[in-house]
Amino acid sequence: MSAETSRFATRAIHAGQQPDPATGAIMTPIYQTATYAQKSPGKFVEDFDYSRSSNPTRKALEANLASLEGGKFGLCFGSGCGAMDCVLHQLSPGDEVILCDDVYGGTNRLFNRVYDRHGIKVVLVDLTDLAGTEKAFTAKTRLVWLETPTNPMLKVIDIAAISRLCKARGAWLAVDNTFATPVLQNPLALGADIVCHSSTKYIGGHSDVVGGALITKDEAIHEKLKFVQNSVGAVPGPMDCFLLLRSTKTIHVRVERHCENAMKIARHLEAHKRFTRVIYPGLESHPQHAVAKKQMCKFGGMITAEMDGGLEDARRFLERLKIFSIAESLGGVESLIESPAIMTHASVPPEQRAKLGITDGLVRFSVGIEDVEDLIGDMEQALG
Ligand code: P1T
Repeated sequence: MSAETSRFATRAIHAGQQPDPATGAIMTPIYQTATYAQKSPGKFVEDFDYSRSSNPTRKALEANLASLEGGKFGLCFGSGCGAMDCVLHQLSPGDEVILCDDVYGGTNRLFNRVYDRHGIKVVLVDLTDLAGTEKAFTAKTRLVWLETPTNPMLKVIDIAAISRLCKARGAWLAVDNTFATPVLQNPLALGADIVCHSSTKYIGGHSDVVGGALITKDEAIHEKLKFVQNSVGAVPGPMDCFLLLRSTKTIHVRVERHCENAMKIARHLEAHKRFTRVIYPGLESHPQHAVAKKQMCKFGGMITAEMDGGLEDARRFLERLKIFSIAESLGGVESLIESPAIMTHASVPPEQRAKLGITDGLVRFSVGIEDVEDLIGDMEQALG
């Protein structure tokens, strides 16, 4: 049995990596090189001619992530936004994209304020409404882009149902699987054409690398994406690829604990009088809890909650926390908290924020893997 055909934890540790052929080194070396000596012009080892095009450390990470998502091909980028940009580069002026209405602020900005200037029409749709989604397709729709759970409102979108709509109309479905992680949800198995990650988050897991990835099963799509990856050159350096390879070896145990801690905190917040609304896909009160149970094996480490006061109340709560740090980003072993309205989603137009319920009193928790009693104690002292 090869690493590629084994179970998740074995693949996390071994897929894409063999002891280094030159030395037997167990860990994939950091091939810190820009170029490679050729025996004769145009005759190089494997596909290694220049590190923008290919690098052994990056190649190992690309194969590892492809395996974790149940794909055949992986491509890595210098950031999650760099990965998204590679997909958007596949479009031409006049094409239309259906974009999930609740996405990371930077995703919204890339689609609506960069690509709109290049003649791409972006239509924002609530993808939890399947009938409304079906109506949003036109003959020009080439791509549907979604996150699930979404950032920051944690809506859960039925990937298989959206995939059926896309297949019937010849549009690609790209799923940003950053919040769910490959441990909890595999969009390719549910019919997605492309999976995207901000590997800055759970894949990296330690808040020390910015990175992105695209994974697919389809060779023709992969070739198109790889062409743009090489042409644009938003690739990660070998040191970052090494750090990410080190991280994927523990992703299954980290994510397990993130889920366990988040479930306990979500239940605690739900019973707390200072929080008027708690959104967590694992709670029975979540509007798409049934879809979450169907397509995820657990419910992740992200919680969004509304405080009873406004911005000033939320600000005081955040400032008083001692273990949670106030910071953008998520998915690291340490707990973070933020205010989407003035931090991660400040670039989303206020009308759209209001429509989605991104109010001033909303706070987003990235629950880490500390002792959960300490995290709950920290929140209690801050609320006290
Ligand atoms: O930051 P970068 O690696 O470029 O990834 C962008 C990105 C893509 N997709 C999702 C779902 C994301 O959450 C992000 C980045 N998000 C944050 C920085 C944040 O705090 O929400």
